[in-house]
Amino acid sequence: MSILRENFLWGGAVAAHQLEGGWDQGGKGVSVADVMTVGAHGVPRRITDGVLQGENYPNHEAIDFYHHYKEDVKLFADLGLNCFRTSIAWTRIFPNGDEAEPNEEGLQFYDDLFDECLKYGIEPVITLSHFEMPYHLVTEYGGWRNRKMIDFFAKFARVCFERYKDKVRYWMTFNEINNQANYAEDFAPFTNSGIKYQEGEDREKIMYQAAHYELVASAQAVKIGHEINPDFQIGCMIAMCPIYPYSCDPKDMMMSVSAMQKRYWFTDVHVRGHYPSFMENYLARKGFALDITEQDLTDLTQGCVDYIGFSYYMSFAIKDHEKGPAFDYDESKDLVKNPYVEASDWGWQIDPLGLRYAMNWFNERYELPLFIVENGFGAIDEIEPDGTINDQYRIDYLKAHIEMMKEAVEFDGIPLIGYTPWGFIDLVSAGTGEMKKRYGFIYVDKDNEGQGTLKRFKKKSFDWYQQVIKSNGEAL
Ligand code: P53
Repeated sequence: MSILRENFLWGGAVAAHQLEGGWDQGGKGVSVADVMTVGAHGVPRRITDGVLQGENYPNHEAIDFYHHYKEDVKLFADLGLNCFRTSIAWTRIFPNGDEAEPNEEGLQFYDDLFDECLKYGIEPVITLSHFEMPYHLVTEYGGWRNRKMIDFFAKFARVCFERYKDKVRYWMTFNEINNQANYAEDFAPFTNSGIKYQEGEDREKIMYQAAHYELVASAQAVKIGHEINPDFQIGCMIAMCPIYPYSCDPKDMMMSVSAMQKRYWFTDVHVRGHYPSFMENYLARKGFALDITEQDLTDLTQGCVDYIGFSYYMSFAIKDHEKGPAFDYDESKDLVKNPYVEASDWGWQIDPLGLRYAMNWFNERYELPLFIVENGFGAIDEIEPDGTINDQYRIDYLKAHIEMMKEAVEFDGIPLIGYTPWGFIDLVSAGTGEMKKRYGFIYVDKDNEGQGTLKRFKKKSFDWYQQVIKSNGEAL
């Protein structure tokens, strides 16, 4: 008997812009992902002014799932998935984001994709906004600095909910909405919120304003979704990297508490429908007079999420840096290396027990069902002379995390809906734009320069994960 529930959702997770390609096909508009070049570990992706000649934009073709989805879904079925997490590219539905009518060809693409999944008993799990908002909304409106985004997003959500109400039950609004807690770098503000900062702007204030509009838009979407289909389960999506105190020095502990507040208050608003006291005081202390209306506050109370979707890859650690009594957190500067754990080639600290810790943190605070919608190990895969890929390191990473997830269920009684490892078919890295940072059980022949046959084949981890699913998590 498995410790996991019988209808546990075993899946795999991807995002439209990281695998579909077909960036200018089927009436699709340009998204923020389409103007980001390829980078590397320590080399940020550049954000260009529109699509320029001669640049390498890895998301334009990605792994061309747009044209390969039938053979790919067949492979997903072979793997044994009972759910498939992807996103709906906003720019396929509203190419510019501000049109009156949606693009029928884009809507039809997702009808076809979802039908193809359902044919094999694979349930689609859908993120509405995963780092791929229309670029036009950036150039014309300044992205989520602008309150008008709320209406554009709510309309997009309504169109998707109405169209797919009989095909999709599990939804999420904004992918990793809290990444922008790191507002000092350009990546998260742009991918989360379509924000390009000008010299001298108060980045932090702008981030809080954008996040507020997103939280209101999310709440409106939840309300609309429940009206369209009361069976919908609509969640938030949080990038969970728990921030440990570096030592048992009480000051380190308090710094950790404060850092967790600044990175995860987004969840408080999503789940409870109001701002927590520490955020109200912080915004007031900083003198950030945000545009928050009475109607917004009402909206927030009416669109609380049904579950918490989250990604888990790594944990962080923090020292107090003599920042008391406020202990204000700056994600770009304050984190320190944790000497107790190892890191991936991209510096992501590997910490399976941190997953159990994170699940307990969520459970104690919110008592809502959890859904691990991303977890995985980005690594360089080598093809053996016989053509196989022996990705034991990936199996080791996932096995250790699944064990901890099961302990959280067994010992801590945590209600868990499912588990969808990230990038189970190789795709373009969000952070670096690379192909060589691979997460997949399915290899895709394509390199960082965009060369390759796009042929798909199974790695060793494919057979392993197939057994995991078949045994409902027992055969690890
Ligand atoms: P890549 C940072 C920290 C944690 C998760 O990331 C993150 C990021 C952004 O890089 O993103 C999520 O591809 C995200 C996916 C992304 C995946 O993690 O940078 O939801 O889109 O691909 C892995 O290795």
